[in-house]
Amino acid sequence: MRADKILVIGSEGQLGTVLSDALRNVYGASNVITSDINVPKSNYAGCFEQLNILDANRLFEIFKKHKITQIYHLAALLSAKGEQNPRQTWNVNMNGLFNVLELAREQNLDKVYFPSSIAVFGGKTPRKATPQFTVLQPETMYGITKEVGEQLAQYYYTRFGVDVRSLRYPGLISYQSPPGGGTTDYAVDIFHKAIAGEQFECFLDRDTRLPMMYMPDAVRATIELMNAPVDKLSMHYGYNIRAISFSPEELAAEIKKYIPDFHIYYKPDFRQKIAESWVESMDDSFARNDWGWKEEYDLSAMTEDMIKNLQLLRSKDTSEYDKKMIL
Ligand code: AKB
Repeated sequence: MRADKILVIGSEGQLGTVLSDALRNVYGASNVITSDINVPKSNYAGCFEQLNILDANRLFEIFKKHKITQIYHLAALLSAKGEQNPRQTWNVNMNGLFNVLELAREQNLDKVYFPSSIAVFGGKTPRKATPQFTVLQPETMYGITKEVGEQLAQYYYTRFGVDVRSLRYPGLISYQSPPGGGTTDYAVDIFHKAIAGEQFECFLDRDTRLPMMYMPDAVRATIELMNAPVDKLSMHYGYNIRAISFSPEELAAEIKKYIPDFHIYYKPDFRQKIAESWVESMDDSFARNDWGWKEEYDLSAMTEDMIKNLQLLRSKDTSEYDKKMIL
């Protein structure tokens, strides 16, 4: 058995920031190489390589230099940003994944992680307890790239034996890093406004219920899936995975328990249509049965933890907080 040497691509994003820290805790800092098109914002001691994922030669160079055995490929344009530039979204999301899968095939990597999303679903998908195998027909370019990405992942496994693993993430909520260009971003932005004592203009309607997950659950799910024995896995494309579902109105009511003066108002924009094409909740029995998935955070536990941590961060250093968190 060779030692695990992990490359995280897209380490400066919302998930990448927190997942890279968790991976360093599990595998040791010297065994986790982070990479991103953007250089790290904060003072950062670990090993970082700048990488545009469309540059396959540079990817190969990093692979060789660090003797990489596993890749977590997180770099992608999300749903809302993706609609503003569908061509670039196709290019980055598809060709980036293709470069990673080709490297994995040619260099015999042990494992690849590819994040899928609830964006693979579309208006014809059953909205509640959405089954694993169902009509997809996504309605955004981001969703299309995730659906095709899932097919590619499964293809590289069955055709070439590349062990690709994937989760269909719901909206992810975290205090450590801001999201960047998704339809579920409101569920993070709302906390920043609430703790700053400001009112929040919500770009989704009050009763738009979507699946969501708190970051510690998302990170644990990812690492658990990657460490599950391969013979337990029913599939090598996106597992449905469930934690919480709520609407903006329900989230605001929860926040008001801690910040009673908090005020939300609704001004839906183009992201409303995207949200309406997604689902409310998923049936994730494959994830539960295959590798024992179980969420820890419900709406109230997540809200309490978010507010506690954001207040702590803000009280430590307001200018550093603003630099990192305000989009
Ligand atoms: C988005 O809103 O685009 C993402 C996602 C659900 O994949 N957070």
